[in-house]
Amino acid sequence: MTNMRLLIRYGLVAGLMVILMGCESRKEFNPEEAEIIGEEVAVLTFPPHVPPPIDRDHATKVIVNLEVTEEVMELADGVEYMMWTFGGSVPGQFMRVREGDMVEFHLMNHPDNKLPHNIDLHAVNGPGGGAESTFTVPGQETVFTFRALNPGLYIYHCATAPIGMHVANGMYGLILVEPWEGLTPVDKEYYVMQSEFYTEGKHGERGLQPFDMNSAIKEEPEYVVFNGYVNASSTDEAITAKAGETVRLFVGNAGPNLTSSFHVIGEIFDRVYYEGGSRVQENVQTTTIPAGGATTVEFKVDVPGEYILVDHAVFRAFNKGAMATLTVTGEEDLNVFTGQQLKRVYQPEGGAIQELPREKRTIPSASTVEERVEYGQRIYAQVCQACHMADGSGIQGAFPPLAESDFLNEHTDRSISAVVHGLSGEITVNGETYNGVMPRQNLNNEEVANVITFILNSFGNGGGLVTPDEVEQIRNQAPYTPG
Ligand code: HEC
Ligand SMILES: [Cu+2]
Repeated sequence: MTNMRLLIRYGLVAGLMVILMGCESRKEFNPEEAEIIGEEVAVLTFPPHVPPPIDRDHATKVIVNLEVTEEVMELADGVEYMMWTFGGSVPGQFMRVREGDMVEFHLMNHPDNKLPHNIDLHAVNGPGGGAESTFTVPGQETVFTFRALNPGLYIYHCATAPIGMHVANGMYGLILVEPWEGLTPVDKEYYVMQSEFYTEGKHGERGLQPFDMNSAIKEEPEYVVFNGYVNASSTDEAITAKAGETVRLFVGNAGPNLTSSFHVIGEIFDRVYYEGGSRVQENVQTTTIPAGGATTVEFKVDVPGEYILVDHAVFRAFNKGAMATLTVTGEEDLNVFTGQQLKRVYQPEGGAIQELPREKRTIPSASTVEERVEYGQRIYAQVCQACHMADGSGIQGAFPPLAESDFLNEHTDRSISAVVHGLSGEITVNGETYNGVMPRQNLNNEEVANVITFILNSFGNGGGLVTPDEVEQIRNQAPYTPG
């Protein structure tokens, strides 16, 4: 035999032995009997961040210190809520241990708090997931220990009566139990958690919003959010990646009521560890996450852009806040995605573009600012809110804000034109550029006058009155084009 052949043969044998030994060590690994060597204090992270992978070669005692706080936090711009937290954030801090580890869990209830709390970790084998062992009044600390026996991604939550209320107020988070052999390395890992908020005020109503038990029982949340905030995407908590990287999202759904149809707009999950377990499903568009459940998704991002995480029960996303942004930077790859290649007028056979038939609406005629605001508000809710949001805040990077909009306040005609003719091209609103397409709105002069008057007198704008005659004039002029 030549040297080469020898090499190949021994190479193969060695490879096989490694594979066999790998299988065997997996089979023989018994998390209940793993020897505990040494101890360490767990690194806990705030969302959307995840502690680093575990690279020890042994099981250890992991000390988790988690403090419960009760503090007012922002739920949306101008909307505040008394959050009960695990570790000072909603969702609570992320914990990462490994199969076989012995977890010594310390729950501290801050002396300034008003209520007792506890914790039920779905990663625990034992009564209440630790709830009974951790019932803690303000100014107390409790401790219990559990062995992490089952690898997977698990929810934890408060289980103090009334449980629903403690969960609805923000008491949940995720704990990852890595399999003994570790997870496959990826480029980016993030922590995302969906949950609902039940407030006394309607969606977008400003000020401190108390919890509303009735709407919670009816399962009618005003807010459905990721990571405790409407349209979560603030820059210091950004979820980012570079084109070509593989992203792993640890996604939890705290509920307390709704099942999530988790989807990332513009991506396909290459792998889904559905229900947070050990099995993998491939090539998934949308995955279900039950209330009190979790899932791990992995996907390679190919081209740059903004990818919006949503609950694909889309009214929750576009009207209740269940959106977060994954920003991907890097090189375009035309082999994967070209962007728009053509845009031109489409004339179906037989002539002009048809208007969609519209049912006859009786429009009450208005004259005063107050009347126009009242009627305009309804049109806003029916037509504009879907893109510009109920509170006029828009969606960063996609739909410009109408709230305190300098574009709107400086020159009302441009905005009337946007509604009657549509608007496209790069515009700057409050210092941010937008380059989208607002379709022409099929509204008559009276309706346009009302809706613009409503906007001018809402969302912190400068006031004003628009009449149907002014709208008629702008309708007869050329559309406003930016630049
Ligand atoms: C389908 C989504 C969509 C709907 C519905 C929509 N808009 Fe827009 N709107 C946009 C986009 C996108 C832009 C930015 C266009 C650009 O980048 O050139 C915009 C821009 C504007 C602007 C100018 C920029 C600013 O922020 O001040 C105004 C005013 C406006 N829209 C008002 C309205 C009103 C009033 C309605 C309802 C009658 C409405 N829009 C409905 C998507 C929409
Ligand atoms: Cu609690």
